[in-house]
Amino acid sequence: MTAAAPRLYPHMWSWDSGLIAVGLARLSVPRAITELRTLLRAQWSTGMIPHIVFSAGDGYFPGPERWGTESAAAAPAAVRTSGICQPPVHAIAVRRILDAGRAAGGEVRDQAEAFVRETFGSWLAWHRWLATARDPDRRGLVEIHHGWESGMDNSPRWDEPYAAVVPGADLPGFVRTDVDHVGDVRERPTDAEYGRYLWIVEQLRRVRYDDDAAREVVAFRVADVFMSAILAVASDELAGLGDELGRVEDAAELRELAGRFRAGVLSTVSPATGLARDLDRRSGRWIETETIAGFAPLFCGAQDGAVVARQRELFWGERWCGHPALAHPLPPSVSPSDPGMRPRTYWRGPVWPIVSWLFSWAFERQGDDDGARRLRDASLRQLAAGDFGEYYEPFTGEPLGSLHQSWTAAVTLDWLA
Ligand code: 9WN
Repeated sequence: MTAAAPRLYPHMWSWDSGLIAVGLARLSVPRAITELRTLLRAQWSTGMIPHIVFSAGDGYFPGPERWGTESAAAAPAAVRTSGICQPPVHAIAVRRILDAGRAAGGEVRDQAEAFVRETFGSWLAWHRWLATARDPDRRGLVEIHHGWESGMDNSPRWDEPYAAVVPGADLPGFVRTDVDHVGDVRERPTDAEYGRYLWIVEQLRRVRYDDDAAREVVAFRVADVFMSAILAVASDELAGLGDELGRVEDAAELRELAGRFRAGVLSTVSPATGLARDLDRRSGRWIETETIAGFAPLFCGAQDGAVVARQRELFWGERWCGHPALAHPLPPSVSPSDPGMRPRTYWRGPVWPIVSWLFSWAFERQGDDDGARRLRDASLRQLAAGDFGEYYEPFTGEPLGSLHQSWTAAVTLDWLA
């Protein structure tokens, strides 16, 4: 496995691993295959791919003892994992591995083709789990049970649902380690936020991470529009692989799934702002924040030309990439025009290179080569010092959070290829 970062994150993270495999495929197809096979060894029998696969390394909190997933019937026996998931970017990497293997030819091609043949069923099971356990009423929106599942942990998107999460008096005590590995604690979530994060872990642990029970007890239930958009495009990628393997019915099922989630994403768009919204399933309220997730329809190529055209204009306009004060014309996690934007704090304002990469990948896939090139060129300028920051201050270009972040390096490799 590749650790997500040398000190802050000494384990494997699910969506990091997918993007790391994209970068590794440019260097060594066998290494990219090993990365994803390692991740799949941690897959739960339900199909869920857990958000952390623990290494023997130490120093991250909450570690395996706090998660206590050995009590879960579906958890794997041989590997220790967390009990929640992250966005399903993996099929993007599987496609890249196959393409890179074929370009290399010979034994590497054979290895890549065998990898796709042997693991297709596992990726399919992962997508099916998301489409059932996390979208039981088939609205085309993935429900998450923790901000960590979105990968955008403390985004203002989650402030309202988190306000309703009140840690119980019996929440076991904790000592954070994440704040030891960044230049300034303000770059990380607050202690109050961590209390809520750990309370949800406690709620899930008490029902042994059972999917049905979790939906009943968990204090945070939100339909995540950006995760839904990722599931839509990743299902298209997987459907294409299914075609090549002659798995006609599976490919049709995946296309149906992609269509359902694309429509789900579209159903959230605010007519007032033109941005997509998350839905708080507990309160029934739309979440109106001006974050990068609002561009989910643009990212997944939603089937509504007017919505997408309006989003493209917004994306490159003054409230986003075209904001005159930005160091680089790249999308920050929150609009620079939003008064609540915090340029140094994690998912509340900084630019995340992996997010820029996801949009450049999507634009290229949609035939928007110019959009893809603009994001690539600006990102490479942002990354030129070689710090591989976890995130960047949008107005100064300073690297923040953990340096030498693996997925930042991986997307750089892909852009340079
Ligand atoms: C919790 C590893 C992960 C990323 C997430 C990012 C951060 C973890 C943390 O680091 O989250 O999962 O401890 O803050 O928010 O997107 O996968 O790089």
